[in-house]
Amino acid sequence: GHKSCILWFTGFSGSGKSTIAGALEAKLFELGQHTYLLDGDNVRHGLCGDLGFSDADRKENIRRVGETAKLMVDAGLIVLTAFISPFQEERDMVRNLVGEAEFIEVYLETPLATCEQRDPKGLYKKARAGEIAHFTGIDSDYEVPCNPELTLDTSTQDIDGCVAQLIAYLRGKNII
Ligand code: GGZ
Repeated sequence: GHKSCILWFTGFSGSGKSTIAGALEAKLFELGQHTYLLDGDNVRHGLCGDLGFSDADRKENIRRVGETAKLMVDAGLIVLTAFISPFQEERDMVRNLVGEAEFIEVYLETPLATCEQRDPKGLYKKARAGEIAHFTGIDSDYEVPCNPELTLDTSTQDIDGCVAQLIAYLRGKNII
């Protein structure tokens, strides 16, 4: 058995949120845990398909993701979320919604320069060229988390190291 919780990954586009969350999910599956990963791929087309990237739309995106994640926690899952979630207020809103003990904020502090160098989808290039407006880190804000439970940097740590740190944290808290 385990305690359900939310692992809330936050950081720039290209910081490694989805990669680390996906690798952690695979490890948790090996350990017999029941999980669900919410990210842009399964949320921004459906549940949040009407939303864009204005500040107001990002806030509504995070509110809906938070409410959905809470339902999944109630169902007994370990929920992983991988959204930029740039604002402290909305991250705190989700924390208060699910409860302090169940909310694990994981800050991907990978520097913007590294994320921009990776640019896996060419979006930073488009943002610099003015073809995408309100791009996080370029012309839209990212508020660094005040008190994240964990901080990871994929420019200096490899994926396995990040996953090991997360697993150790979950074991330390008797979640798994
Ligand atoms: C930031 C954008 C934007 C703008 C499209 N700003 O690397 P990706 O492609 O796969 O991840 C980014 C994703 C961010 O969506 P989120 O739902 O995580 O954002 S938020 O939490 O702020 O609501 C990026 C892509 O969408 N993308 N336009 N303008 N990222």
